[in-house]
Amino acid sequence: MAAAAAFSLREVLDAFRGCVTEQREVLLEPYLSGWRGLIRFLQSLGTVFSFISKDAVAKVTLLEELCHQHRFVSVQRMVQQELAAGPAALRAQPGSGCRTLLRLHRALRWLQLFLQGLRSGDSRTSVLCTDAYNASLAQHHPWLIRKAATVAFCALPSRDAFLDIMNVGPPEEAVAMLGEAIPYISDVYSITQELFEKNDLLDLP
Ligand code: 1PX
Repeated sequence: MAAAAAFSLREVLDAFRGCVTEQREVLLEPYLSGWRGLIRFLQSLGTVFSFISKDAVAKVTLLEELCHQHRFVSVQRMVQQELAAGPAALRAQPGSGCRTLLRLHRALRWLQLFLQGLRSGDSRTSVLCTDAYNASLAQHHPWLIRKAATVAFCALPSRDAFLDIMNVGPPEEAVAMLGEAIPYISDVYSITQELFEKNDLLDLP
């Protein structure tokens, strides 16, 4: 059997690049495959992050199942189909695709900010990660999760080690790839944000 190809963050970013159609729809298959890649990356950073990766795996798995079951192709379709029974029914559904995707969507904002920080050249990854977290996900998390997340961030590798595990070549290439990739992630984020805002779904419980 051939050895598994080395993991590269480039594949993840390619997945996000492939998410947006000409009609500005966000395709769920590449979106979730991008998340699968990010989770693999997170898992390679050590067990201190497993409480985060377990939650992300559960959310991606649930969305994959819903996509399969209901043939959701894009985020737009999923919102439309789940809203068909009315906003109250959707709000009362704890396992909906919309509320689950909203959690990943908020985490995508964290990713966007963190990658921007990494690209900026600041070497303090745990500070970059904490700042990105405080400006995004933290406001949606209770105290205990915020505390656990902030402690875990202290175990992050240095910027150089980080760029190295991204496995996209020398640090300059890794930084160039981030510059190329961030706009795609930002695009996916802003289309989803606008869609959820328009449908009043940004605070789904
Ligand atoms: C080159 C950089 C690549 C880095 C890849 C890292 C991928 C990180 C993936 C993080 C996914 C986090 C999803 C969190 C979803 C969430 O907000 N869940 C909470 C709410 O869910 P509920 O169903 O109850 O409404 C849930 O309570 C979360 C629990 C786990 C803790 C979440 C902490 C999130 C920290 C995000 C930053 C990850 C830091 C990774 C360091 C590289």
